[in-house]
Amino acid sequence: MKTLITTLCIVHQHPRILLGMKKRGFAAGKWNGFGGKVEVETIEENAKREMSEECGLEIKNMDRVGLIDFEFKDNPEIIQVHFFKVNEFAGEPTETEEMMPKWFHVDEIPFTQMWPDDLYWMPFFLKGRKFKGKFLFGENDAILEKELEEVAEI
Ligand code: N91
Repeated sequence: MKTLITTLCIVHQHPRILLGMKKRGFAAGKWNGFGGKVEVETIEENAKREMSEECGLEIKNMDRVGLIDFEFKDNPEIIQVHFFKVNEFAGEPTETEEMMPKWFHVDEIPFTQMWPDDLYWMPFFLKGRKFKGKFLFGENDAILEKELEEVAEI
């Protein structure tokens, strides 16, 4: 079974978080964190590069906060997502060909336009807790199976 390693970065400056509307490709039309496929760099290098390429921010400080394996029914590939909470950055969020960044108040996160698993792990993320899990998706990104727990270390 092939595992695709990916990163996902969300800036959290309480009471707001930065998400990006994905404009093309996989997950287009959803509000996402910033990140991508890890190929040659380290996971941390990838997180920093993708954040810069997708919305123009330079990450100054981030914490590794989550690790989730996503599987899609009838697809043997696992998408392993490494989650980062970005605490400090330089620059201004800027729209790119890939993403349209937007700040959301934590009480107004647009979950209906996001992946359905976000509802489950976002409370851990917002409380600064670490989490690990596994989700299986079926038709129309419906969650068929879910495992999620708070952990001391990733
Ligand atoms: O980017 C965000 C906020 N969430 C996100 C959830 C996902 N569930 C499955 N995949 C592949 C996801 C990617 C991003």
